[in-house]
Amino acid sequence: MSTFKERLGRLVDPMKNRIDHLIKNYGDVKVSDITISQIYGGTRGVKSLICETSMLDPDEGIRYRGYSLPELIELLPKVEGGKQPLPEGLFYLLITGNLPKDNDIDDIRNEFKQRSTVPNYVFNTLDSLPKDLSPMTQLSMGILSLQGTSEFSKQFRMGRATKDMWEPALEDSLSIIAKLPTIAAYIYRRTYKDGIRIEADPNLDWAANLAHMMGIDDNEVYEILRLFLFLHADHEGGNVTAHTVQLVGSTLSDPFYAFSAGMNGLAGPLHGMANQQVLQWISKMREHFGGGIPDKKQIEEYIWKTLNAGRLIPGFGHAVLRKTDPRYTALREFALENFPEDELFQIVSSLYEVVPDVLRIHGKAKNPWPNVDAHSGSILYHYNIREFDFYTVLFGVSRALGVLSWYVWARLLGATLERPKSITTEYLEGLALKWDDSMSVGIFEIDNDHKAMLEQLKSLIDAYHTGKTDHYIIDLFGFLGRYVEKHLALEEHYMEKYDYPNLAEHRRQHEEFKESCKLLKEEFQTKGGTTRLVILIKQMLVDHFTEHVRTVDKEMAEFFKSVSHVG
Ligand code: CMX
Repeated sequence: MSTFKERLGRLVDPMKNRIDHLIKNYGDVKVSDITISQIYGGTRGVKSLICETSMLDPDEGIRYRGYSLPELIELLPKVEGGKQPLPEGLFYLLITGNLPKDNDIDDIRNEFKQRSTVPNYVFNTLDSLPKDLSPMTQLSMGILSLQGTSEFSKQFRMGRATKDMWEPALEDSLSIIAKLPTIAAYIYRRTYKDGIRIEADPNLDWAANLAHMMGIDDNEVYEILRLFLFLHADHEGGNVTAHTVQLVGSTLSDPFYAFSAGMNGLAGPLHGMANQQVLQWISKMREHFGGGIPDKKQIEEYIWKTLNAGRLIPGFGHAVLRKTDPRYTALREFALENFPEDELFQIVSSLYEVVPDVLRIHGKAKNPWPNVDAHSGSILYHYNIREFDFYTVLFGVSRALGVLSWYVWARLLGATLERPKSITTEYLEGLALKWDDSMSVGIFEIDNDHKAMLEQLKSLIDAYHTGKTDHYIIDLFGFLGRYVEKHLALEEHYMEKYDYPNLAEHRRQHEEFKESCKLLKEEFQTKGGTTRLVILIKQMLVDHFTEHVRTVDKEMAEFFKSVSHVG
């Protein structure tokens, strides 16, 4: 067993203990609710998955194992004279949770090297496919063609205990990551170049070797690929790629099946394909304006043209992020430092200035800011990687680092089969009817309470006319006490439950009312039932009941009726 594997193995028990403790002692603690619109809306925002490798903050962006991207660009090892973090180091961090030391990078590099030979039948499989087949389809099939080598599947068939299956999971995951540059580079060579395969250079790192095997030997390209592969490696567990890998893996399908499935999700235009689409869209915009660099007015016109045609602005918006993606910022800083005059970069910069305002006016996207895909293609383009369809393959190679790390951990922790419950629209309609009923119960309760109180107030006013002032006041305080205790709480309960829009104002009035009661009671206790006090109490009740009950409470009842469709 290698030292890397041993170290990983030692991390398991403490993690398992933490999880066991949580489930045993806090298993019933509620984490998230789900609404009907979330069910139809892609379960956005529902916290229902675990992923330790990274976590996405809507405002701050991704953190890999708790570290921000700028922190890691600083902290992760680099090649001598290089500025960009080595993806090998990031993989070590993602899978172990610890920053690598120099030896660790060598360990990981050796792990990759030992497994980097791609069998000939993979190239033959790719060669049997049409050259114009999408590079993402080729990638997915290339990975799947290796499935027969899976140690995971082999050991499962041989009866290895499930709890030990993390070891073959690690073996397969390392094997996929190690082979990916060779497979991706060959897809590039056969699709866009002469089809001649370039062997790996044992002296180069994982990212540089990918460039080398694509046929690009240039230190700057090595650097940009290190940055690209670092930035795209993980985006917590809920994105389609990561979730697909976990979902498929939860059936104990091996890493080849699971990762290939994840790549099919990444190929979608709303996800990883957006990086190609951004450049296609920019090319069309340039064509539309006769070439050159369109000015901001033209850009704005073209954005509206796209939106009015019912199309999306690729590279903008995000399901979780609500600010500019820090991956975008990292790429922008790289471009500003290295090629600020680049034409495409200038267009990308103008888009940054124009698109968010237009999307805000358009009023649909919850996040008008750019995501990583708005910038990544322009950087590759600058370094002469101009085959747009290939950009998502590079994204996929990078994403293997995160999703396969978590695949291994899922087996280490004995993750169970994912199997949420599905329901029908009819079921939800039934639920909605029940909700309406409970809503009408709310209205009924409040209405009844109002009626009872008004009755009681009437009898108190009758008592007042008999002239027993002190008793009258004591009765009134009893009444007010009950009112404060019960009725206000009841109203607030239903207002909160059904998101009554004037809740804050209503609550303010309640507080004011409670405060007046308190002050009057204090006055009664110190001075007795003076005439002034009787007048004040009467005034307050008149004010409250005529103003509050007859108008505000009526408005609230109307609201409940309108949202509940109860006539
Ligand atoms: N252009 C136009 N409309 C957009 C938009 C954009 N860039 N982003 C969101 N919208 C629209 C949505 O289509 C949706 O419209 P409908 O109500 O008519 O369905 C509305 O705004 C609300 O969407 P949202 O809640 O803001 O966004 P979602 O969580 O549903 O979707 C995403 C997020 C990324 C799919 C969406 O912003 C989008 O399609 N962006 C363009 C494609 C893109 O850049 N994808 C890459 C994302 C990063 C990655 O995974 O690689």
